[in-house]
Amino acid sequence: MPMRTPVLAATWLALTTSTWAATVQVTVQARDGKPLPNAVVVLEVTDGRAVAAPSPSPHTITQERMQFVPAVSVVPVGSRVTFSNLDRWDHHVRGGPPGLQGLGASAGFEFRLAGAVQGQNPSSHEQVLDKPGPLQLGCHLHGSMRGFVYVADTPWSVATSAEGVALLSQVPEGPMRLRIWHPDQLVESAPLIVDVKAITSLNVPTQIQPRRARRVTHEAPSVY
Ligand SMILES: [Cu+2]
Repeated sequence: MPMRTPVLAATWLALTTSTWAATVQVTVQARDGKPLPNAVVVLEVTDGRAVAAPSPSPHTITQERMQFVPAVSVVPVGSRVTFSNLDRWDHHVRGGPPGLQGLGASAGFEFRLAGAVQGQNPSSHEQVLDKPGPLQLGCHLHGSMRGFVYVADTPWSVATSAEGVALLSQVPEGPMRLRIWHPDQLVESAPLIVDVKAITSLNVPTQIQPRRARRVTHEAPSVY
């Protein structure tokens, strides 16, 4: 039936247009107007549209020079995260809800990793993170160690770069809710509604003022 062809082609075009994926560039600013690194930018659908859950993927967080690297990770929910100790001394890693670090291990997980020995693989531990939301990492042995993992339940969750920029790709066009999370936020800021177009670029000022970054130490700690 040759007469049907134009109709079918028009339908196909309409469908592909409505499911067009966009790239969204979000620049997050601190309270003082400077770019805000390590802010997690999250986009969620607002209208109940069916979207695929993010696929779990393996991630690694190392302990090196008394720091968690990266300091803020974003991982899809259900991901397996390998913690790997590159320092010559032990770390006793713990993870739990932010702000509850003093409440013991019952709120999260903990494990001890022996110090690295030259010529051997570093000691590692795998942890599956299956609960969405932010987690704070710390170390029982070194109170200055602080890290974060944001466990994301939408495919569009990215931490901002040193320039305060998050690039989210394959975002469906239409209204989306934009949320920002940062380790040093005092309260969670109100979400924004963003109308996503083929290319969307926006600046988001916040009230968040990051703590000053700790100087990287190259020396062994006084406590092992
Ligand atoms: Cu430690």
